[in-house]
Amino acid sequence: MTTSIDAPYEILTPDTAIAYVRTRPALAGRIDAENVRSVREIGDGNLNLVFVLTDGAGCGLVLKQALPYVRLVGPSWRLTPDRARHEAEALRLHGQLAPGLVTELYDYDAERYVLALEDLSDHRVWRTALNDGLRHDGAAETMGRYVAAVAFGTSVLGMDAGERAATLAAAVNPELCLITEDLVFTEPYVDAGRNCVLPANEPDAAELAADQDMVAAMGRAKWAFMTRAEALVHGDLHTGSVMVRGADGAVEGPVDSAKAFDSEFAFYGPVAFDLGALWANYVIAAARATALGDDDRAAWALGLCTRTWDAFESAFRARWEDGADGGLADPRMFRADLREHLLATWRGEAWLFGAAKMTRRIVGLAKTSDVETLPPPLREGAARGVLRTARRWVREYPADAAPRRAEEIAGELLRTT
Ligand code: SR1
Ligand code: MG
Repeated sequence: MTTSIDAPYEILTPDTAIAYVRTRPALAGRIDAENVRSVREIGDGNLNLVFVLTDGAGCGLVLKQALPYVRLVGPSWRLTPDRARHEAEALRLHGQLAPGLVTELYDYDAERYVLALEDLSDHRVWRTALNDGLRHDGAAETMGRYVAAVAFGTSVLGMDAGERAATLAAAVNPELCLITEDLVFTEPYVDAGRNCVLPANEPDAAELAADQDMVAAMGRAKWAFMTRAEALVHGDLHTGSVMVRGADGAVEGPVDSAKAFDSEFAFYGPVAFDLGALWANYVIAAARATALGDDDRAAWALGLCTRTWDAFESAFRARWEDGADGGLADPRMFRADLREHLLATWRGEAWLFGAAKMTRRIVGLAKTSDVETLPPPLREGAARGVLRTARRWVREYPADAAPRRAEEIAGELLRTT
């Protein structure tokens, strides 16, 4: 499949990946390119090729190459491979601000749009671990701390104005943002021919699209997404964008590592967009658990919303107060009342963006395996519960923005639909 791709740059294949590594000085010592034992293409996302190479000593290396189109759909949907640069630049900056909380970048090849990354074969994609019924405690908190580090460190709070302007200019990412604008905010309500649900969920999708409060709220959310350049957010921080590893090699339990990856959607946007993405995917994980009759697990999954928020809030406060990373860029003007205003705004907006992100995964293109791998009779109820949660979140969020309340609403609706 990979040999026949029509692209204006050379596409890697399992056969050419080893020779490629030899041409990259930055990769010397990362892997023994003279003794590579295996090369596997493991990309399971919607956009890119991903190869993992392992040498005779067990050292691994990941090569991720952007295709000039959307892999999920095929060559008819062209997409800039420059998204790989956005991913590389976000990984570099996020890695400086949140050491160990994102995948380490070894090399970026701007001519062939290839990132060389640390091998995380001893981790699992969080979503697949969740689907297997595993609990990785501490991952939600780690992601909260990651979002806080980025919120503070890439915004005008932590960067001087000139540096922030240059970072923002380089991070303008219109093609990838357009995907989010269309797929997340518009298409669940204005079908562009890419939506699809089970026949039994068609009335639910129709009710959603006819819900004028929901459509109005999504308009406000889209406006915020398109205009509010607060920080260099990840931009696609769902549970499939997080790798987790149990401590001491355990298959579940407390994690000793959780890392965000796949930041090609990174851009200067609202901080709460990343928080809402996490919350939405916790609800989707809970919907799966409820459908499978495991209410205890569903409650645990929903509880991740508060865990992420609390970790985010305390890490953000700590950065503000402790002067981490140089402290506030402008302490004369950025005072405690601004901090409280921002936290209150983001806590509320996480509901709004969470609602947007969970809805698109049920109705639109690019669904999630949590729900899609359920047998249809169970999928129907899970999908309905998620859509109802989204609509209720949008109705309730200005009145009471506590994450615990968001969890309660979701728990009740998932159980009763
Ligand atoms: C056409 S790309 C579809 C989705 O894949 C990515 O993971 C993003 O979530 C995007 O919306
Ligand atoms: Mg992705």
